[in-house]
Amino acid sequence: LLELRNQKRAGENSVPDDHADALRPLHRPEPLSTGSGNLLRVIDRDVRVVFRLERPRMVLFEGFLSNAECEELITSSRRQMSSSQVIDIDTGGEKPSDERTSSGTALAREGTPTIARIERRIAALLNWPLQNGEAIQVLRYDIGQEYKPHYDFVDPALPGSSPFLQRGGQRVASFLMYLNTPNAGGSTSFPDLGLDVPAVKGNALFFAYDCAHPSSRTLHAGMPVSAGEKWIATKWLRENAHA
Ligand code: PD2
Ligand code: ZN
Repeated sequence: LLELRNQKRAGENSVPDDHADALRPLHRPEPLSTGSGNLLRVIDRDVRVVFRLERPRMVLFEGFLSNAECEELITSSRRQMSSSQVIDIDTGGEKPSDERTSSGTALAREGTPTIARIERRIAALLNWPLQNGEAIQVLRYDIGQEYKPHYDFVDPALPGSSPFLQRGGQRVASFLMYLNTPNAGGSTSFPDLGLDVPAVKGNALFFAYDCAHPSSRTLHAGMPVSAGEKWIATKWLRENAHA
């Protein structure tokens, strides 16, 4: 076992040159500390820490959104949903993909008082500038729909990554807010960690990437919904201002 581990270490250290950029350490958000308890006052809400993980840095928060906020985000998104796309790494644009079968919409940053309040709460909780956040993406998954395992950062070695990276730099963390509790299925799963986070209305999952490389251990998937529907809102955090 030790030998195997050493081999893996050696392999990781001798990465080809075009991975050097991917291994660059990312400056990333660190959520507020709770001190000795598990409760955090975040501007206007009491948020409870359910669990914390060191590597990758991950924290699950309970009660980050109120029921009314979850319902308002769903109502205001429902009318403007279209088939979800993924980043097209050849062009830097977007394209449909079997990997991601949900439908979704982007909510303009500070587009409504509710969105602005939620964005200020995220910025306070993560101590990360509001301007460094992308527009919130709302996703709906119907029965059988899923988001297959993927990373949320882009590989800087791929040709299409530069338009993405020029606007705000690399993604450094994901903040997933669960807007409802699916009747069955729909958890967020981390295959490298053996971790499965159930979707629970109002909860929010934070995870950060220490570099834009699989060694960040942030491979994750939205598991298929097996009963009812699943709604989430995702805020991705960038290194710099995302204009
Ligand atoms: O819906 C999810 O649980 C999920 C899983 C993985 C969402 C995302 N990734 C994402 O929005 O990046
Ligand atoms: Zn993702």
